[in-house]
Amino acid sequence: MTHLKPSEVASYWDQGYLIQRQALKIPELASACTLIMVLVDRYASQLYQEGKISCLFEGEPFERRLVLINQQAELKASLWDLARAFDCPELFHLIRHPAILDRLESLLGPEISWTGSYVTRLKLPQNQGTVFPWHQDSQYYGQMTQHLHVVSLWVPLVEVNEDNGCLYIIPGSHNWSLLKGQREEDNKVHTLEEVEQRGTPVALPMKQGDILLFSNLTCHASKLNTSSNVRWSVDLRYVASPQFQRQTEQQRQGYDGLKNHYRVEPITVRSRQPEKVASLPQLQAFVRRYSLLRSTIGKNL
Ligand SMILES: O=C(O)CCC(=O)C(=O)O
Repeated sequence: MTHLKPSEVASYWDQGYLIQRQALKIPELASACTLIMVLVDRYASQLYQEGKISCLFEGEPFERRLVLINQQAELKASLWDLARAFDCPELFHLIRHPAILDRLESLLGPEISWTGSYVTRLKLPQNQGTVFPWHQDSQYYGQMTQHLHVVSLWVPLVEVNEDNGCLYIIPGSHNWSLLKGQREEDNKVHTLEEVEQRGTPVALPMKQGDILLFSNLTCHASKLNTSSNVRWSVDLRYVASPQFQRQTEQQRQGYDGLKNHYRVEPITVRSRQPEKVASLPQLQAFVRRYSLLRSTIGKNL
């Protein structure tokens, strides 16, 4: 069992985030990396056939290949959706990994659902489009969700630091309530307040195997990747399953808001009642439904 220590739980609630060093073994990240390699491979083949790149850049390192492709062909927006249409059983091991769910249990209680959101982030070198301004995730989910506790799990697939675009967090900002944000042309929410004046940002360098947990009200951002490689990461979202526990009216409305945002009912990944936990086929069907409702992948890739 890898539940959090009381001091770690206290730190999460005090700071609004928690890093767990080496929570995962590096081979356990392999499926997430393999999925990326498969999709980048497919993308390269398509561009090559269209005559947009001069070679496939096969054999280039994981964090480098897309940079080289991107030097010859403009990155397609659909690559943002890279892993939304995944149907790779190994990835479900990551989503349901006991080292992750045990820790989440310490923050969310014993009944846990995954929202379906599995986002592969590719932060390209010198690419403003992959910069994320300060935001709270509830600014994306909608106002009602500010009363709900949603945990974001952020998992680096390469070592991340201030050069290649690690995450930045403002400790304690989860206590500021929901800040006003505006969705800009780039489709990202920009917080209207100068949050760096209000709190002190900290950079969160991490290694492969580390995981970061933070709340839907924690202000976070990621800056320009000034390195020459892609910063790859994945992030997922979890929430307490409402079916098995009492909720306040505000939490119920928050949960409905989250459901509206994701357009699917989050699926149970841990429960005191094992028969309630989604099986692999149920998870696969759920992901297919989620992907159909939300994704554009398949149209361009
Ligand atoms: O990975 C990034 O660069 C940004 C991630 C983020 O903002 C999020 O997961 O909410």
